[in-house]
Order: sequence, then structure tokens, then C-alpha cells
Amino acid sequence: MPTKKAASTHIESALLEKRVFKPSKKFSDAAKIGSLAEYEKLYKASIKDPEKFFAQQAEELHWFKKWKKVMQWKAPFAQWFIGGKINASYNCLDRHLTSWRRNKAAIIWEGEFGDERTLTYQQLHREVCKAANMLRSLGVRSGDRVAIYMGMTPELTIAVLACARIGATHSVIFGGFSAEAIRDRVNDAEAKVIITSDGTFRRGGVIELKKHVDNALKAVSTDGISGCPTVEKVIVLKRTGTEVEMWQGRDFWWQELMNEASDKHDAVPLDSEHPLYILYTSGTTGKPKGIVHTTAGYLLGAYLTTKYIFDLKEDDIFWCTADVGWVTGHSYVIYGPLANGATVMMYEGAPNFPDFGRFWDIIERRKISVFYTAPTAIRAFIRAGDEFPKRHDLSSLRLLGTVGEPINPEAWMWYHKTIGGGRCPITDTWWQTETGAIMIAPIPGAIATKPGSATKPFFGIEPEVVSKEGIPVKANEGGFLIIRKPWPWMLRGIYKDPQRFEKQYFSEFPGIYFTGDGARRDKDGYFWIMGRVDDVINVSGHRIGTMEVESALVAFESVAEAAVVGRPDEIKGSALVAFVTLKSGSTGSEEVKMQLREHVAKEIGSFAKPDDIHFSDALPKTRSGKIMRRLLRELASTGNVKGDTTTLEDFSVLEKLRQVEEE
Ligand code: 7RM
Repeated sequence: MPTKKAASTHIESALLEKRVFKPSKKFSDAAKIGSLAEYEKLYKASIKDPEKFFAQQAEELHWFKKWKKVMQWKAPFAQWFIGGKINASYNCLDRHLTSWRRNKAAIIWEGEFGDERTLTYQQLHREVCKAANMLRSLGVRSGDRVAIYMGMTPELTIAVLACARIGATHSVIFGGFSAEAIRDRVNDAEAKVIITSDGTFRRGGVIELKKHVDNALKAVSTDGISGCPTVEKVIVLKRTGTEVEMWQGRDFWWQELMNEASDKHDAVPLDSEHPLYILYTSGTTGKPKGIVHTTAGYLLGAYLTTKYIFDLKEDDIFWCTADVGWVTGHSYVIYGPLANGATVMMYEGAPNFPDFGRFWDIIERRKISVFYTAPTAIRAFIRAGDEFPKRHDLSSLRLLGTVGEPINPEAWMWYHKTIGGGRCPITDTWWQTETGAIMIAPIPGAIATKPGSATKPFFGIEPEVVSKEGIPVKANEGGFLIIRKPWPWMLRGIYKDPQRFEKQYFSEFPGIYFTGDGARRDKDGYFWIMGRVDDVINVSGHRIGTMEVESALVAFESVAEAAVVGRPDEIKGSALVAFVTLKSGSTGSEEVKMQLREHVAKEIGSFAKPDDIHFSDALPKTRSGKIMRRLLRELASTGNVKGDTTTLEDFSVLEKLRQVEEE
């Protein structure tokens, strides 16, 4: 655990807190929860007896067998709905087949080039049953791990739900990750099967996914592990028609296996605590953490938060633009909306293909009513210009959401006016891979919003802002965001590493979940998230561990030492800045910078490439030898190391700052 740093406020409260946006009477009247009083009444009851509240809510799911005990907490290990038998795939599909909903669109999908498909619940169910049988025929059993590395096509959802159906734990790997990153994740999870596709269309080109998988299977890691020894079979969806190598006996075409598979499959009753998925996320060390979520509690979280925070109506078309490679896609492209029987919009490609009007075009043509995206996307749209949204009729929208990072009030206002036409509430949802589903967000018909605040906690969730000593701070005082009590959709561990789990999340404040975020709560009880206080940086809503990038950099031949910090960036929220010391005999140049960027892309993925690279003869360190990141952060954001100087020459500045640091 890093030392705690004082979280800095970048949102000036005084003025902004006066700007309060109430939902319209029309919105509130039609909402599930239509007033603050109603929210407060329910919230109070949920906090008074969370087990009772969650047990009541869990009755809305389908159970093969009811639980015996609602919760058991032996910090840091929680169990929910102990003794219950449930299946997430059944809850997302079979449950909707007994009513008219069987013919309702479950997924409306659009490829980047405009090809389209709609799957009703009945059709999706059939495909998932076939895929479940396909996995079984390849020897996948309950408890096995299956890695999924695919583009945003319906088959991704089908693969995920097929795993859930047979009790195989899925580990979705974001399509932007490199071969090396795939290999590390597949090996950590000991996956038996990888499901991928020949490619996926993005920004007019093809991302050759199968090729990356082949390279992962061949790659030799620094610790000498060759390829992915646990992988027995690879299933390849034909999507782009890109030429791929198929290994006899190891690689199979998705389409061929699916043609042979029966469309009858009974979902397997699984223990509530059966591991549903592993999702790797960046932490404060070089090694990504395999966050483990289990079945019943997670599903309840995805279901309930979608229902209340997006205030779902039967005829909504819900569009969460996140990739399923991230947790937001797991919870709000798949499990949450499908468990609610909603219609999900799914889009394969980039927001700026063929131009920055793509999202607005989709909203107009598909009549999207609830739209959920990231602040970084919103800022990119602002920069692209109002002419793009202005060309489209966005009047089908009734509710907007954001996730992934703090939204700056200017971006909030633009979203509100230009996209929402001033009529749609905005739900700013705070949560994490670890929390599994939304934790703090306005219930839109009930809670007035303030631009930049995630407002109030969801039912049954009691976040607090505390000092280093763990003592609650006063209103408007900054501190550390913690969650004292377990909740059903919390992570159950870091895969195969209970010690790291405890150390990472439950040691800073013994026995209490520490989020890694700084926050403050204003006098109205609204939460203002101030960003990470550890060595995790949020770049365009992607979590990147500085240590991960540093280890990639030092693995480059001529690099002696590297330190990576964040600096504010207008579009991405934060940008990555690397300070690099080269081995003697090597000199820094633009060419070396390019090589380093490419190297990071190879080790992790393009999205982790440092934006700026500065070469220096030495890195500023404390006497004990710790790199002074705080100082580097300052240098990176104030521009003291500006311009094209490839060498940090003026060490007198550093010297001075170092003295301050040491005092
Ligand atoms: C869902 C997701 C988690 C980190 C989290 C925060 C930041 C997310 C908000 C936010 C301010 C928000 N999972 N974060 N949502 N900060 N307001 N509404 O993003 O694991 O990838 O990232 O993202 O720092 O700790 S994540």
C-alpha cells in the first residue's frame, strides 16, 4: 500500500454547489422512486438492516434453491445468500421466456460498417444454449476458466452467458490488450479455453485479435514461461474474414462448432458464491489483480442498480457505450440490463467512425432512451464540435449517465444541454471493478444533481470519508473514501492471492474496505470524488497502474530506471508522463521515445503508451531511495520540464524541491 497522499480538490465547491438541477415533475412522476423523501425512507431502512433489505430484493431473482443464511462476514471475506442455488444466465434469459418478453429485442447490434442484427430474448437464449453445449463438447466443466478476447459483437455476450450457464468462470480480456498482456492474464487464471475472433472492425481498420492470441500462445515471458501451457482449445469467431492460422486439433471455428451444437441446455444450478468471473485490473504493483466476483451477490447488484439508477421502463432502449472488456460492460451491457429484461444497444466500433457524429446518429436512428458513457468521451465530443450532435434529433433520450472518472462541471453542462436538451437528468455513477456495480449515484427521479458530484449512496451502501486515522471528517473536508460494511456485489478476492487482497483493500484501515479514492462530502451529504490517492492513474477512464508501465519501460534494453506519473489532460482526464534514465552509453532521442512507446504498447497495449517521455540523468529520490513521485507529478503538470528538452538539465530546481520534500 502506498503512503496516503492528501487528496487535492480540483473542483471548487462554493460556486458549483449552488447549481442544483432538479428532475422535472414529468420525470419524477413517472419514476420508480419519485421524491427525495421516498429515497430517504428506503435508504434509511436499507441501512438499518441491510441483510433484511437485500434479502427482500433478492426475492426478485430466480432461485433454484433459496439461501439459508443471508450473509456471513469474516473480514475481509464476505459470503452472501449462503446455501442458495442460482444461475446468472438463467436470470438473464430463461426467466423472460415465459411471457411476451420472449419476442422482445434483447440486443440491437450495429457493426462499425453499419451491418445490423437484432436478437430477441428467445433467439439469444438459443444461441447461449448452443454455445454452452459447444463449451461442454470441448471439455469445459463447471469451475474451469475460459478467457474471452473478442470485439463488441453479440457473440461476446453469448460467450459470457454460455460460461455463466455451465458454471465456467469467464475472464474477459479487453481487445486493446497486447499479446504479452493476454498471456499474463490467461496464465494467472489458468484458462483452459480462449474464445476469440479473427478480428474486429475499429476506426475503419481491423484489429487482428486471433493473431494477438497466437502471439500470446507463443510468447516467452521474462520469468521463462513459454506461452500459455494451460490452454487446450481456441474457439475463433469469423467476423472480419481476416486470414488467420488455425492449428489442427487446437483451434476451431465458432460457426462450425455452433452448427453442430444442440440448442437445448438446462442452466446449471450453482452455489450463490460460485465464481462468476475474474476481471483483471491495474493495481499499485506491476502485476494486474484478478478481481473475483461470485454469482448471486454480483447479479443482485447489477440487477438492482440498473433497475433503480437507470429507472428502467419496459420500452427503454438502453445504451452503455463501454466495452465488455471493462467492468462497466460486464454490469451494464450484459448482466444488469438483461437481468431486467431490457433492450440493449451494442455497437462494435469507434465513436468517431466515420466521424464524431456516430453516437448521435445511432441515438437518432435507434431511438435510444437511456445513454451511459464516460466523461473522456464527452470531452472528446466537445472538442470535435457541436455541429455533430446538432445534425441529429436526440429527442428520444430521457436519461443520461456517466462513469469512470470525475466529470468536470463544464463537460457536465455540455452533456446536459447539447445532448440532453436540458430535459434529461444526468446520473453520475461512482463505482469500481472491485465494487462490481454502482455504489454512489443519484436515483434520477428523486435526487437533485450538482454538476461534478456522484451525489448519494445506493440502497444498503454506507460510504464514509475518513482521515488517515480512520476518523470521519467534517463536511466539506477531504479524506479517504471507505466502505465499512460488506455489500452483496463486492469483490470476493484477488484470484489465488488472499494476502494481496487483504493488504490491498483491508489493511490501510484494518478490516474496512478502502477504495483508493479521495473524496469529500458536502453539507447536503453529497459525495464529491476527488480521484485516486494511490499509484493508479485514470487515463480516459482506463485504470493504469504506474508500476505496470514502469516495469514495461525498464524491461527495454537501454532503460536503467523509470518513473511514471499522471498530469491533468483536457480530454483524457489524466495523461501518462514517464521520466526515464538510460543506461550509460545510451542517449535519449525522439527515436528512442518512439521505441519506448511501441515497447509499452507491446507489453501492455496502445492505451498505456506514455504521452510524454522525459529523459534525465537521474531521478529525484529521497535519502531512503524512494522516487519522489509527488515532485515528478508537480513537474509534469506545471510544465517545469516543458518543450522538447529531451534531457532534464536543470537539477537545481529538483534540488530545491528535494529539500522541501525531505523536510
Ligand atoms: C466503473 C469503473 C474505478 C475508479 C474509481 C475512481 C474512478 C469511476 C467515477 C470515478 C469519479 C465517478 N471501474 N471513477 N467512476 N471517479 N466519479 N463517477 O470505472 O475499476 O475501472 O475504475 O474510477 O477513481 O476508483 S474502474
